[in-house]
Amino acid sequence: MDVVEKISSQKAINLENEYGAHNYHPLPVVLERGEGVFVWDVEGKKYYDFLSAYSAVNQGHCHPKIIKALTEQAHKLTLTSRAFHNDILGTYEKYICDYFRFEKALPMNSGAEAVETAIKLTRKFAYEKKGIEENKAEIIVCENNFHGRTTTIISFSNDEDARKNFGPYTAGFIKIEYDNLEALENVLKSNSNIAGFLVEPIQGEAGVYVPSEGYLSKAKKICEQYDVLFIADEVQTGIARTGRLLATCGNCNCSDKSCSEIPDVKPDILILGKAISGGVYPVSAVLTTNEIMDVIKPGQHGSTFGGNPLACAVAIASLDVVKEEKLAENADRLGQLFRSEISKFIETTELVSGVRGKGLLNAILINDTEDSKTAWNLCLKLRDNGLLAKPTHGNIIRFAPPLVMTEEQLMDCVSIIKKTINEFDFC
Ligand code: IF1
Repeated sequence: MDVVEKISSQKAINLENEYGAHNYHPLPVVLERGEGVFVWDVEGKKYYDFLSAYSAVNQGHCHPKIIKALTEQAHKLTLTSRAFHNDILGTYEKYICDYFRFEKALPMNSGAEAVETAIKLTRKFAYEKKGIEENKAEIIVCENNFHGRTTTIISFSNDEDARKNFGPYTAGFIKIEYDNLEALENVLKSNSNIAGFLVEPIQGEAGVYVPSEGYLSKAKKICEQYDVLFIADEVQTGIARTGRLLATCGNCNCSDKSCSEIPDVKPDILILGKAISGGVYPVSAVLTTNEIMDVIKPGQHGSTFGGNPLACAVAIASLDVVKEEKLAENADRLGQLFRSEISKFIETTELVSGVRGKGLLNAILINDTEDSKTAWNLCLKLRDNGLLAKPTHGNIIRFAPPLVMTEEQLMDCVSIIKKTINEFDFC
């Protein structure tokens, strides 16, 4: 007998409503199967997935190589805890360090845990290596950031929904405007307790805000000048999503050690999550130098599941796929095509006022107020026409398909989007 009996969409939704916490407002569609760029609902209707589980499924749904690694490892060994060694953790740590050219890795599970890890590393490094007075360290973050949902992380959010009535908040964070180098330098000039600058290379949740050209590399230089750590949260932008392996990488799309391109911006601490498992399993990681990582000693940080054998096997396979299938190059090429097609189209419609993004992390801006229902209603129509996307911040729709998409499929999606918007115009 199947563990889960076949049920209708309505029944599945009703069960979630009755027995599940109401901490989400999902688009009404109930999915049961996925393959590559497609997902199917319980009634058998097929959709293009234009969210990729918030950029976790970059390698496409149920990628055979990743599922093979998962099932093979699942038959052998799944969890040892870190009380004992296992035969794959070290191999994985070497693999991920070589892949992203860092010296040490600390494996965790969710993105938020990896951000927490980076915050703890940054503070400890400040006290033990930089000589900041105990409990005085501060970390600079950006307005409209999204780094996860733990109590500490929401303490420096300025999204009222994410924050309100979850206090008291964790102290030690200073907010500055995103994409504003002067603001960064002003804080650094006047405050000698700054331990680090935590930043998203593109602000995803805020509505896919791409900073000005050179912002990240200049911010990194300023951080170097004031001897503070530059911490990149690439949970969403990493793993080829923006047309490069990392959004903080230079002009080159590869991660070859032999590659002659010099990375634009090499973070002191790099935070990864989501797509390092291809959406198959919760895997996150913090990468940094020996000097920084070595401030954490046994007993000072960890997690039961972090670095478990299943996660290691899945992550190696998922990162292999990114290189083997040249996903960064594909995201770069298809992203340009997508933006140019949509840009041409929006000249012809009142409903959309802009398109922006990088690689296959894009958003269209709906010409309506932030509290309007237009973007949500448009997503319902897109669903009816076979494409799943979700609004972010009211009047913005994020488009982030799996990176294994072909040009033909992308053009098919562009037609669905155009058709839906045109039909919507006449509603
Ligand atoms: C939800 C957004 C995406 C992230 C960055 C850390 C995390 C995230 C840059 C935490 C997570 C998620 C979480 C998800 C919605 C989602 C999201 F809309 F909020 F912005 F991706 F676009 N750093 N982002 O984007 O990672 O702990 O979730 O593994 O439902 O809250 P996590």
